[in-house]
Amino acid sequence: MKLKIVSIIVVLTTLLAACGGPSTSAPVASGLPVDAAAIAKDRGLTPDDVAAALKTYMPSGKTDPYIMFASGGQSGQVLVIAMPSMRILKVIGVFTPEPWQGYGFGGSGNKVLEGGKVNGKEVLWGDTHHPNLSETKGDYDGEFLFINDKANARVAVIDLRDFSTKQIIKNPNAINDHGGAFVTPNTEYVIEGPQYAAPIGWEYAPLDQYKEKYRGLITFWKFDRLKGRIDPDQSFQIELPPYWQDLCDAGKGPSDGWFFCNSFNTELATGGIELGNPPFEAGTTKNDTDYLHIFNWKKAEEIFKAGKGKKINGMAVIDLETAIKENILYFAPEPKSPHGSDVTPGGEFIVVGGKLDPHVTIYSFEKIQAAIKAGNLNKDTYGVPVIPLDKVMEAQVELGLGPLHTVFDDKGYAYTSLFLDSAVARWSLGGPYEKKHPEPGWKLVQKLPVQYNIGHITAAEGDTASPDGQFVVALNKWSIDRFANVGPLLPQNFQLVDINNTGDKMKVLYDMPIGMAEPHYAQIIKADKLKPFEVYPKVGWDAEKMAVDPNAVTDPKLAGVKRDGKNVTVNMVVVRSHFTPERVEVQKGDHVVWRLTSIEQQRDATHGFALSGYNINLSIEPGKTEVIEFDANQAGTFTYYCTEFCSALHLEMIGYFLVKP
Ligand code: K7E
Ligand code: CUA
Repeated sequence: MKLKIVSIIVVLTTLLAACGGPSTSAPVASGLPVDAAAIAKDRGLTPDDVAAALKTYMPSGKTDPYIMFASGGQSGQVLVIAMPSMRILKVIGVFTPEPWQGYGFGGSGNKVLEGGKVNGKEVLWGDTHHPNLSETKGDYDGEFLFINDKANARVAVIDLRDFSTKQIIKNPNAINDHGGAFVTPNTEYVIEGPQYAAPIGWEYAPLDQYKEKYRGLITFWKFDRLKGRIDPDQSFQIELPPYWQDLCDAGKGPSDGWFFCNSFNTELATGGIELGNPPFEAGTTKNDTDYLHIFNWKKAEEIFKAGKGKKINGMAVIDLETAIKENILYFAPEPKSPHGSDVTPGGEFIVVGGKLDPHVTIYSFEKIQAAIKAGNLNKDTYGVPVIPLDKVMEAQVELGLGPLHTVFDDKGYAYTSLFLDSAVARWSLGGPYEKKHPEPGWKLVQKLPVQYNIGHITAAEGDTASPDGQFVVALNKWSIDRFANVGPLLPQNFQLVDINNTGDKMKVLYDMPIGMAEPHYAQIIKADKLKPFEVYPKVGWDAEKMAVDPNAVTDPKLAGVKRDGKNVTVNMVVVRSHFTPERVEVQKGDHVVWRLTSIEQQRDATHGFALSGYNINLSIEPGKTEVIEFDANQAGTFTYYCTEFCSALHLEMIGYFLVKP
């Protein structure tokens, strides 16, 4: 396959060269010429363009080798994108109702969304930042995906058997988060790191009591893999100083059991530009260093299990004093407005960027351990031991302006996003990685311009114990001149970068507009690690419980309407191209439980169910059962119909819902 592509490129480039390069002639009015070389010439494509097109082209009927899960930013959703063709396969409804999936319009998705209530109030959107795939031994296992909602401090669990959200959990003690959702190497915990400090439980406290009352709080959500749910009773939190903890990553290999978060605002700035105070942007950047937070989570787990956490709002919290006394928490200085905290594939080093520092700083886990053992550490204002930077720093590499996030490949290279430079920096890792690449140790190798203002960066399995290399995606915040003008709100731009060659040969292959929100992070998994259902395994499947609904009616002969006083039960069977029953009549004020089961078994034979006027809309995939419950409080004549064009007589797939006054 590879050889074939190479030979096609050779043929095309030879043809192009023979044509004397890009043509300036006008496009052929009657359509493009059919000959490949002539097309390239006509469109003015360079040999590099042609190679890029071939590398990303996926012929009809062929599927891509990689799948990217991207945060959907302030849409609250998750995007599923095939790579390298960059085709969007799916938008998964997570924090925001998603009508296409019937998510949040009466069916089981409503129960999931209810888990995300904040003090009893429905919050039907989220600001998703960091999707994280479940891991086994530090590698993606393709079973689950987690994502945080920065705006409301919530974490969601997505089951990759059916790519749907199963749980949203509200952090009872935090109102915003950021450094989540990051998993430990065997998905023991899903970690939700904090961001902007607030009193625990976000109770009111004036800002002049910031130092005493405001706190950071990191949450270790226990994940129960068998149940596919976070178990809050087995979860715990650690109280932190009110610095703004930011991006986090779990240790692995030698550093398994440890967890690392960068932070900023060790200045304890509280803003108030309107009062003559320095604005946050100045107040939080005064200090030359902030603190890398170093957690011994295995020790914290022991302390929690020994019952040494205090219950606050139902959640066990290890207070700061205990965390210090039990050697759970250490700091190490990080230069100028750090961002990002990324552990190398072998778990030996932690890479931290600096929004206002041209370097990445590399910390050695071994040196951290040695410094902790040696003891004699100074303490910060809150009594947390601080390891001096020169004791733990392995290297610093000057990359350029605004280094943020770092991912890795299989050749011993690291890739760091440079926000201010609008570039991807490829640099070589030293230590045990040195023999994998031609460069001598820690060194900048190439800066590839990207368009524009890159935030996160992601690589194929690039944050696991065994990265794949091949591709990097630059998640650019600005797209400016890359796409046709669609008005003042522009799409973001995902740029696919080829990293197959060593040295300074990285190339941008493809621009993909994301016109629905600003994604932050994304992860890329080998497609064959995912084993989703083709249809639900049994007819009558309850997708929320991932088991058969014992009340599902699967025989059309048993379908119908039953009444018990004011309670009406509708048992409906759904199959091409009719609902049974097709007439449902109730009295105004009746309480209706309506159970719908698709007895379809054929792949892709999905039906919809839209009930006019009652804000009900379901997606009923083959085998699925959905239950809706409502009071028939509007009298009148209503229709229900199928919203998926399921068959030639799809338009006939309707029924009448009559509510007698
Ligand atoms: Cu850098 Cu939320 Cu990970 Cu955005 S964060 S880019
Ligand atoms: Cu079922 Cu259309």
